[in-house]
Amino acid sequence: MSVPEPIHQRLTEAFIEGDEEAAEAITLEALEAGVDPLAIISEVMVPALTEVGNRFQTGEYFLPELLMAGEAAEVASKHLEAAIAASGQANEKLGTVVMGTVEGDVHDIGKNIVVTMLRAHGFKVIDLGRRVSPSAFVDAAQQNDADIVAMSSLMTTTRPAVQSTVNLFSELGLEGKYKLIAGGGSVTGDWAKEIGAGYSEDAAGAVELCKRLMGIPVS
Ligand code: B12
Repeated sequence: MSVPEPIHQRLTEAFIEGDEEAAEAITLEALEAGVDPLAIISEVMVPALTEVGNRFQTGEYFLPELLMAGEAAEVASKHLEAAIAASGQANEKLGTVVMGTVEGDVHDIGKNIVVTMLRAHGFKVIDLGRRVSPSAFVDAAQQNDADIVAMSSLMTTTRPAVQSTVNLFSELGLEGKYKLIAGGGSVTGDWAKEIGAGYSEDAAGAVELCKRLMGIPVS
C-alpha cells in the first residue's frame, strides 16, 4: 500500500519540522494501517529529508534543524526497520555482506535501512557502523569471508573515501575476490561504474543488486 495523503502530509511535516514525537506517532499509525514501510521511506522520508537538506544548503535551516530532522528520522527508522525485519521470511543464506558508512561520514540512516532490507531478504550482514576506514572494510571482508562489500557515502567530501576503499582492495590484490558496491547521496551510477563498483539508488534496489551479484534470479 502506498502512503495515503493525510498521513503523507502529516509525516512530511513532522520530518521537516524535526518533530520527533509526531514522526514516531504517525509512523506507527501508518504501519498499523498496513502501509508498506518501504513506501514510507521512499515516498515520505527521503523526499522530506531532501527538502531539509535543501533548506540547510540555502541557509534557511541551520545545524540544529538538521539535527532535529535527523533525530525524527532515526526514531521513525527504528520502527520501519522493525517492520521490514518482521516481514522477512528468509531462511536461506544468500551470501555475506560487509557494510558500513565510509571514513569521515556519520550519516547512517540510509545504511541502516539497507542493512535491514538485506537481512530481511536472507543475506548475512556484518554492519561496521559509520566512519569506517578502508582498512577496516578490508579486514572485515577477510575475517568474515564476505561475498560483497557495501559502502555508503552521503557527502561529496566523503566520496573520495569510497574510491580509497576500492583502491585498497586493488592494491592488496583482492580485486575480484569481493564484489564492491556503493550507494548514498554522493554516489551516482555512472561514477560507481567508473570506479568498478555496483550501484543502486535505494534499499530495494540494493537487495536486487546483491542477488544479481550472487547469481540469484531476481523476481
Ligand atoms: C539527516 C542528515 C544529517 C544527520 C545524520 C543523522 C544520521 N544518523 O544519519 C546529521 C544531523 C547528524 C547530519 C550531519 C551532517 N550533515 Co547531513 N544530512 C542529513 C540529510 C538531511 C538526510 C540524510 C538521510 O538520512 N536521508 C534519508 C536516507 C533514507 O536516505 P539515504 O541516506 O540517501 O539512503 C538511501 C539510498 O541512498 C540508499 N543507500 C544508502 N547507502 C547505500 C549504500 C549502498 C551500497 C546502496 C546500494 C544503497 C545505499 O538506500 C537508502 C534507502 O533507500 C541530508 C540531506 C540529503 N539530501 O540527503 C543531509 C546532508 C547529507 N548533510 C550534509 C552536511 C553538510 C552535514 C554536516 C557536514 C553538517 C555540519 N556542518 O556539521 C554533518 C556531517 C558530519 C559528518 N562528518 O558526517 C549535506 C552534505 C553536502 C555534501 N557536501 O554533499 C547534505 C546533503 C545536506 C545538504 N543539502 O547540504 N546530517
